[in-house]
Amino acid sequence: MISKEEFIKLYLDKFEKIHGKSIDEGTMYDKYVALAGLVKDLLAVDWVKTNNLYSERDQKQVYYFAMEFLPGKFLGINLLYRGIRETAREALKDLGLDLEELEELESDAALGNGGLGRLGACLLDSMASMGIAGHGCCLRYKYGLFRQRIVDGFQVELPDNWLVNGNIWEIRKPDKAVEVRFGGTVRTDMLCGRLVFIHENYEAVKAVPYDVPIAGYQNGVVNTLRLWRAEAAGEDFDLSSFPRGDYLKVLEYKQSVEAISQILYPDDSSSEGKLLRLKQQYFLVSAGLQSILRRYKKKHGSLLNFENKVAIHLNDTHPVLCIPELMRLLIDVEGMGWDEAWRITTGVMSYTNHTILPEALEKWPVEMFKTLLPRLYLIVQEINERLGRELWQRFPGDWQKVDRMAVMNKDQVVMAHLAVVGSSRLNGVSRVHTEILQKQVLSDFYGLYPQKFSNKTNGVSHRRFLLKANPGLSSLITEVLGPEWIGEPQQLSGLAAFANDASFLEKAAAVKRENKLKMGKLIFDKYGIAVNPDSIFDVQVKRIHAYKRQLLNVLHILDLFNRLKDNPQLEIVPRTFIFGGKAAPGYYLAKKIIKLINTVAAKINSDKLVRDKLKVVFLEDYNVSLAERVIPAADVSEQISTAGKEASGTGNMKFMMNGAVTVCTLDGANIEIRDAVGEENIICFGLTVDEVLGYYQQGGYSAWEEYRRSDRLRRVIDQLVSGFLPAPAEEFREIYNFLLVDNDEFFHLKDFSSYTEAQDKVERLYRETRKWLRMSVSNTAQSGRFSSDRTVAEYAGEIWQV
Ligand code: 26Q
Repeated sequence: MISKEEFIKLYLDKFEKIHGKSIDEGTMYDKYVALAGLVKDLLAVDWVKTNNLYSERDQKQVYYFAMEFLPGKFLGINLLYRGIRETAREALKDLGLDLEELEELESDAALGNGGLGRLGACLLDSMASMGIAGHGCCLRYKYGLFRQRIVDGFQVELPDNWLVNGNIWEIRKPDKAVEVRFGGTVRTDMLCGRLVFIHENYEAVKAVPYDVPIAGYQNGVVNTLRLWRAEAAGEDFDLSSFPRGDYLKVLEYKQSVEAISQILYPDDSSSEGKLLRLKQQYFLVSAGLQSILRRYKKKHGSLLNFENKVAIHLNDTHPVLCIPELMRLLIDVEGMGWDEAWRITTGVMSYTNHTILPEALEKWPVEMFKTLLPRLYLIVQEINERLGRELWQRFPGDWQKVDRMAVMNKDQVVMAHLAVVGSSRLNGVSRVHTEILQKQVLSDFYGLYPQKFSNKTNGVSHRRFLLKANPGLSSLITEVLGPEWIGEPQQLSGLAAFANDASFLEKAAAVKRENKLKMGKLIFDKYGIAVNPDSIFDVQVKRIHAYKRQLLNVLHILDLFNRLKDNPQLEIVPRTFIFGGKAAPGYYLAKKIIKLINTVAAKINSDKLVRDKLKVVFLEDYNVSLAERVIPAADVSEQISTAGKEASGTGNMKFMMNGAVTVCTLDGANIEIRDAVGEENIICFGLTVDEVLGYYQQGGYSAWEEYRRSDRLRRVIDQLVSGFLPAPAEEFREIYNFLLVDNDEFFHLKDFSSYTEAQDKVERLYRETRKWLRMSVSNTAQSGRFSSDRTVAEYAGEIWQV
């Protein structure tokens, strides 16, 4: 353990070495850089040890391939996990510095859109903390997810130039660079009586890895997140292919190559079939696999036993090219035959599906695929033909089924099918989501390979989202349970015994209030809106999407406003509605929803009659760091997606962990949260998955009917277009049409009345302070099973075999 005095010495020393000046001359950012640099030095020692240990023990390695990771900030977590955050805090205090202020200066690593990327980060956290050799493999996007500004109520996107001031946490490894080849042609030849494939006239791109340490919680383990950058091959870059002196062409070429790792696609729900995206995917997959094979052969001399020492996990279909690419490497480079290569490939691969939204299921145009990846095209063709033969045998004559299940038809490569066929295991991310995969989306494949399917309900890092994000509640928990829950989150269940302990409840309430005060201060400082810390903090933060139904929340707010205006004596518990989230830049309706929320906020916050009772706040630029602040301050967690649409949700878990009460539909992991906490500790409403499915299959939903039936509903719908809101007359016409005229496929109007009833129940329960606190504590108590430690344990035992 490092003492405070030692820490001060190390820190000042580091500062001078890095900056070449004394600390009094440094900016705050200089001070952040020195602190982070010091922490990285300390981690580096463990990093080397960890890798040596893995090598000595010949431990099985898990590689988690994902186009997205959303780790957020590292400094606070790394200090905490290294066990020196309190020492650092004290040491810095002696130097007149505030630790949290320095931590705040780091840019979020926002290499992801939302839930999928954050899940990857939580799994890495848990793998390291559990001593599993699990590493992330992703791109080093020069620009992460855009930063959001709200201008005149509208979302405006700004580039996320997160690397401008350098990234302390990464280490560039130029000696580990590999080459990735695009385009060109493939010819066959016979070599020693063997058919070989020769790829020619391709364009070569250099892939350079940048490694980021992923620390385990106080266990000395440091795993790796490897981020790949595309570069035009440097000195060995072949200028001879350009006409002499055509300098501009050279630069243009360099730019086109670097475009591959330039930008994260800012969409979390629709796949557009863009060439650059396919390039990104292949670049990630080829670079990652080459480096895995190289490491393995360096240690073992050959690929013998590879399938028992390596597991490759595919986060959604985005990295599914891993399957044909590993086949290519094993056959063309390692000289294996098809059957052996296939046995190894399918043996190491596993796949997780994260969405059933049809528009997000990736399909690539065959022509594009063939042109960009001519050798992989041939391999996919072969996989498809072999699958076709297997299907004909199993289902003779059922050509429709065989057709439906194709990995590649005449137009498209169907990535989800490729994933299922080429993996040993696949899983959904909540119980109901896995059932939907089995019964609907992948039912044909479930019939063929039932043994491949399983459920792995998502989890979240309780260390980031409870221990670090909510120090008040964490200390309180540790006070009564001891610190074991940090390593064994299931022990949080011990809190159940305190759900009736008045003094504990009082303390928990004080912590919540403290967190709300802090959040209130942030809201006031940033937006000039004064919120009442004794109001109910009702929070919906997540990507903006029609299926997540931020609109349902808005309809309820308008209805509540109307009721208050009609009856100024109406006694309600004051509420602060907090929203946050980004819309994909090309998603017109989602952007309108943001404008609507801000317009409703303007209307309500300036209304003299209600403004002491209702407030509406839209938090700009919602990201991991903001999540860490707002979630601990929430009383109510809004998880109100149309049943059957949200694969799991993970925000729901973060909120319950922090003692928020969930208002939810029976969708995704909400169902399991209800089962864990019991009906009495959650507020559910709305159509079920089966009811939604029933409407889709049999029809019978009429938005107009709902509209006619309810005066309250009709009034709020009309208010969207009646000039009631402070915006141009037709501003929300499309939303009105979407909800009503187009018979909205997400059933907002259908669920409106049960939602308002659920909200009335919130109000009633919140008034019974004691009961509410009991609910809150019960939620934290049952949140252990939603730790990503549990999720990782299941993957490790049942899928990766580590
Ligand atoms: C695909 C092709 C082209 C461009 C973008 C995309 C793309 C990118 C990201 C498609 C989907 C995503 C992200 C999906 C996602 O975040 N899914 C969420 O995954 C969480 C973790 O499992 C679940 O909890 C959420 O329910 C699910 O919506």
